Amino acid sequence: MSNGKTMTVTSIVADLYTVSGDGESLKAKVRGRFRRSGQTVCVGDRVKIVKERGFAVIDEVLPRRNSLLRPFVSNIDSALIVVAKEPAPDLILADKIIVNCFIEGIKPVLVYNKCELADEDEIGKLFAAYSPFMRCIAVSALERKGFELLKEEINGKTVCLAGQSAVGKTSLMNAVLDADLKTGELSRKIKRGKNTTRHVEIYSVWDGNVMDTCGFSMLTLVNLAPDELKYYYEDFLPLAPGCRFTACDHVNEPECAVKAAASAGKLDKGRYLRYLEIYNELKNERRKSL
Ligand SMILES: Nc1nc2c(ncn2[C@@H]2O[C@H](COP(=O)(O)OP(=O)(O)OP(=O)(O)O)[C@@H](O)[C@H]2O)c(=O)[nH]1
Ligand SMILES: [Mg+2]
Ligand SMILES: [Zn+2]
Repeated sequence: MSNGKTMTVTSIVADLYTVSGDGESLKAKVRGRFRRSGQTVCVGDRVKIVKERGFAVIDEVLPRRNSLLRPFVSNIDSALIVVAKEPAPDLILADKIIVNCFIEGIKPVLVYNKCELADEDEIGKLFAAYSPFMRCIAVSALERKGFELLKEEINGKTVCLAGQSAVGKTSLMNAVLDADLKTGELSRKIKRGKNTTRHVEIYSVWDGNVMDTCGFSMLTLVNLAPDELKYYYEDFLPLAPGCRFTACDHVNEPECAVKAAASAGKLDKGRYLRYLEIYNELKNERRKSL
């Protein structure tokens, strides 16, 4: 291997990094100075590898095309936001991931897994809220349903799975790869996942790459001003020109076209109410930091 070769980080387990490129895959460590300078490395990163005393060392992280902090991945085309019949979808979490995707220029896709447990009406209502501005697909890892649609979202792309614990991200990987990666159950009492997947890894799936990631339930939108939130609501954007004020945040302003559309049922009410909640959360954070 020549020194200074560019490779992609395909898995990180504790402080051991797997890097791949040109059909070669090796284990690497990062420079100690990375830790001291706060330079992070995530799955998806393009990195320069040098060999030192027989060991591969990540010497440099090339500029990222885009990145997410949760899940912590970079250089992706889309994020498949996985929700399921159980655990019950946390749509505030989904809306925040969608905001982060639009900020970073990543295509969000809503994937409803365990669809064999839900009735069509339930899935239909959810998709009615999101399909006006993003692709929504229903799948079942258990019954191998919806895989043709999944394939369309994966082929030719690098995508990450994102979402709560136990929605079935790893089960989907197992089903499409015929693999046996570790999956976990829902805790019976609180109906929550047990954070089974502990590291991020890229798998080659069909003609694309999929990153399986760790589930999470908390997400803070960092570096976003409350009055910027509205720019990342693609379902609000076509309505905004109808607001009385051009700088309308769609909260308390009079003659707000977004609020009116939510009341009239032309815009999904849940999306609007969650927007208000996230907006207020951003306001409170700003107040705390002043
Ligand atoms: N009924 C049904 N159960 C499923 C389906 N997909 C996954 N499950 C179950 O859901 C549970 C959680 O699955 P995992 O694949 O571990 O979930 P995960 O999203 O990877 O969870 P973390 O790794 O903790 O983030 C397991 O008990 C699976 O058997 C499905 O399509 N239908
Ligand atoms: Mg998992
Ligand atoms: Zn408005």
